[in-house]
Amino acid sequence: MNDSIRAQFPILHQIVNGKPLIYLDNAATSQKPLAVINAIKDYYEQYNSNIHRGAHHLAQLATEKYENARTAVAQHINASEREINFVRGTTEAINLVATSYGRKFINAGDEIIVSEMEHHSNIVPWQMLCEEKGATLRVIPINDAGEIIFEDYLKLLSEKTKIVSIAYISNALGSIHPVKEVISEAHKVGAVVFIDGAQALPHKKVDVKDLDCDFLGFSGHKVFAGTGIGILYGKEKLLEAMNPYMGGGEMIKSVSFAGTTYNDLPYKFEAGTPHIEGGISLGAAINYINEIGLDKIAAYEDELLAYVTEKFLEVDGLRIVGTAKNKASVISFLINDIHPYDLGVLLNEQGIAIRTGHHCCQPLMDRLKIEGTCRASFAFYNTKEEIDATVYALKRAAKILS
Ligand code: C6P
Repeated sequence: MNDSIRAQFPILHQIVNGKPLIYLDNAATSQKPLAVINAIKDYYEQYNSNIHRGAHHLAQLATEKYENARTAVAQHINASEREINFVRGTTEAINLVATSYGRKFINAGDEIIVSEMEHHSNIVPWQMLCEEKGATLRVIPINDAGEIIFEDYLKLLSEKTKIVSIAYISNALGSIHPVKEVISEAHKVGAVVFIDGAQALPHKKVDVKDLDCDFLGFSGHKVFAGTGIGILYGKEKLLEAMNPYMGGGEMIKSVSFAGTTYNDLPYKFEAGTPHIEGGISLGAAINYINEIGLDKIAAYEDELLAYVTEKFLEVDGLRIVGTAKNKASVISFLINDIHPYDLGVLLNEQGIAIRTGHHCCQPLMDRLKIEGTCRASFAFYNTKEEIDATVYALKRAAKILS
């Protein structure tokens, strides 16, 4: 990747604590290219309006752009527009399915399976559903490398299993799970599968038909779009069978005190005025990454991951947490017994942004018997020079803190 790509991300070109910013917190949120920033700016400068309800020019334009974004997302993941629901993000996508699908189809004695390394967003909504329904949450264990133990997953599956929900890529360790196999095994016992795509969509091509997942959720802000917007994909027949998540405007066909009829997909799950500029920004982001090419992005990030893995191990006492064979460009690490937060503070003094802590994966940290890690996560605008500067800063910080 070259300077012309970095030039499209204005935020990267700034000085933090006297040093050029090195942004390695992409798993938390990605930076935005001009194409996305301008799409949001254009909306407010040129055609700010509510959608789907105005007969006037601005409303028509805003509706067209918003629906074009839905089409871009649908094409991107190989779904139909009816299966693309705009939500606030991955968290809302999971809560929507846990509530709308779960309330209708989960009963006492049923089982829901997640893995030991899920983000809290992919644990807590299922716990809440289990509590409400008298169902049981079962957990796929992981090995020390941070991979799910597939044989143990197979043992958990039974006719009681109704939902399996798993991340495609772990946010804390970067492990890429064998989701296609997870899905096909779950289908053999009649369970539906939710794929948490929060960390996958920024890095790889995701084809819902090829995966045959029943639901997929992801967040716009991790995929170079604005915050507060995300996608729930669901197979049409499942979405049709579910009740709406929220009631309000837009999700109805007709309302009377005798009763209400619900709107068609995808509007049935989109009550109220949506995050219009967010949706438009997501369309712009999807178009942007497709212009670069996800294959090219994935190949470059693999190169960065190999480089950072090799270089970080040059730091005395550095231990990589999460050594799965199949990994994305996320690297968690510890140095001797230095507290991750202290390392994060010293790196920040050098203009380097990493994330420290449990990464919203406390059960994973319990399993690994650690409090947390330092996490450096990469995007296609990061460079090997930034990795070199980070290694230098880590060596310096380790010396100060040892
Ligand atoms: N992970 C991280 O720094 P929301 O907040 O809804 O956009 O995404 C939640 C979420 C769900 N699943 C996975 C795998 C995730 O990585 C995240 C968000 C961020 O790792 C913030 S905690």
